Amino acid sequence: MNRLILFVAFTLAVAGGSALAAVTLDCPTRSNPGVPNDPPCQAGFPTALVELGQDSNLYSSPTIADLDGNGSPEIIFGTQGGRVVAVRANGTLMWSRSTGSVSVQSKPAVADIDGDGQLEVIVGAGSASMNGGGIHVISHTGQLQCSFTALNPEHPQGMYASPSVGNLDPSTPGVLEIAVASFDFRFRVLRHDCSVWWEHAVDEYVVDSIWSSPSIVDLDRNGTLDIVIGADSNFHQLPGITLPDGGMLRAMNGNGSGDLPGFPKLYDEVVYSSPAIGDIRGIGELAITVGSGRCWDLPSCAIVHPVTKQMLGVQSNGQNLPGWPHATPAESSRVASPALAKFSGVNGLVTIINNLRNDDVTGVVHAIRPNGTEMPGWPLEPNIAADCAGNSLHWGTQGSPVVANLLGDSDPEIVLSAANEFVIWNRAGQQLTAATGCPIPPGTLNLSSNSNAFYNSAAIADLDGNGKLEVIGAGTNSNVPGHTGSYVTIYAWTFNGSDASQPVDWPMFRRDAINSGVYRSDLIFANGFESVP
Ligand SMILES: [Ca+2]
Ligand SMILES: [Ca+2]
Ligand SMILES: [Ca+2]
Ligand SMILES: [Ca+2]
Repeated sequence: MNRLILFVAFTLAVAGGSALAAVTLDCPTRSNPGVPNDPPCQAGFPTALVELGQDSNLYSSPTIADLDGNGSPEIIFGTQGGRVVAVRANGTLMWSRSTGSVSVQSKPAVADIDGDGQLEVIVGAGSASMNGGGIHVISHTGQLQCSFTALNPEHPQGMYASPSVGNLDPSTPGVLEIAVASFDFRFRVLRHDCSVWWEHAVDEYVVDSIWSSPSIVDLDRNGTLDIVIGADSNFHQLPGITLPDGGMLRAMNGNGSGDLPGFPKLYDEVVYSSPAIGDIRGIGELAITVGSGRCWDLPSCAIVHPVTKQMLGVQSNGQNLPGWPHATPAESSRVASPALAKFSGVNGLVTIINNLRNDDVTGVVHAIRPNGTEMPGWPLEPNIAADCAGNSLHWGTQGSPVVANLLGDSDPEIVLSAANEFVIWNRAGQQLTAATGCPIPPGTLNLSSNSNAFYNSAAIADLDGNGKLEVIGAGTNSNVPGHTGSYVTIYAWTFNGSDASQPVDWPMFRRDAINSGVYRSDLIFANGFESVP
């Protein structure tokens, strides 16, 4: 069902190119004279890309990857105006490429998919409020290499889900395939030249739109890659299976030859959330955690029926993880997706996920142990300053958490957007960012745009290679001096206590540049970004 109303829907006129250069904004301050902002802004940030004309970024989470291989990472994301944008580590625009008029709301994947030794950017365009869109492959210099736009004409809406790439066809070892879910009632695997390798429709249980982004992983460890994804469902009597009004979690063979044993798992509610996969129990076995969406208790979305509000935890054989599902009454993740984190003293991985309460306004953040119980101090709600009288707001988000050790202590911190700030908690659930304002209390952190809200996920990387991690936000600013209107703006704050040589748990949405959604402890993952496999 794609009638989910996201928080804001507006269109912006897209101005033509110009000779303007990016404007470096003042670091948003704590409104506390004499107290510098903590953390400080990275040099060159915030950077308002006024040379793009008026545009914005709402839902496209940034990917961090070294596109040109010069040792310095770039920040890559999409815009509501249909662009893909690459920004250098010093805050200047590297390139932008229009994909058409349909918004880019997905996170780009970056990998060398055609085997020529140069990286490509693979991105989906699509919006619940617009027809059109598709998958576009863009070179590391910003040139369009190919597009797939042959959407199902009965439901001609494109891709909100972020594409994932991997070697799904073992017969073509030098090139990678693109796995992508779509609003057009199809799941596809495209070849690197944007041709369709295989496609699933009604006969293979794709009976509705899909919001969830695929993970590519050898889930059953038989030597071939599989695809794990959530999906929507509605009643269909098909040969050998009755699909419910609800949703499902699928684990499909990467070659398109059906689902793994134990899948699909069928539920009474949609699964918009994207799976997180790792050795969750610390026993050398891959497992899946994922949130639930929200549709089948909303008259605006469906003919309602009672739904089970829960977070899902599933083993590679399709059985529930012991202690799961984790009940979350009166809240649901919608499109928010878990991050996995390694905390000291916990065998296995902790699932971090944010839900929206049924009021569709306030948020709840969970840290769930491998056995399905909450970490001490959790769940909690985000707190941001509401006014000068000591009140707080508790806004939820459809962005997803990211996790890295920002303080240089023994455990990672959790970063999540709430309105126009990023909120940070430590492992114990103590909020490190200011919960109240006017002025912001000394000793608390403050990562604010002082302008538009963040609707996507932060990214964490060492942009300048000085050994200290930055928290990066790709958003919009409507207070650019000398410029009326709204502009794509990138924020970055540096954490001087961090150590970028340490492994990073989950530094961006879908965890890595190939959008795998997989926690790989066996890969070198320093500096906040990894070399693309
Ligand atoms: Ca670079
Ligand atoms: Ca290439
Ligand atoms: Ca497999
Ligand atoms: Ca740095």
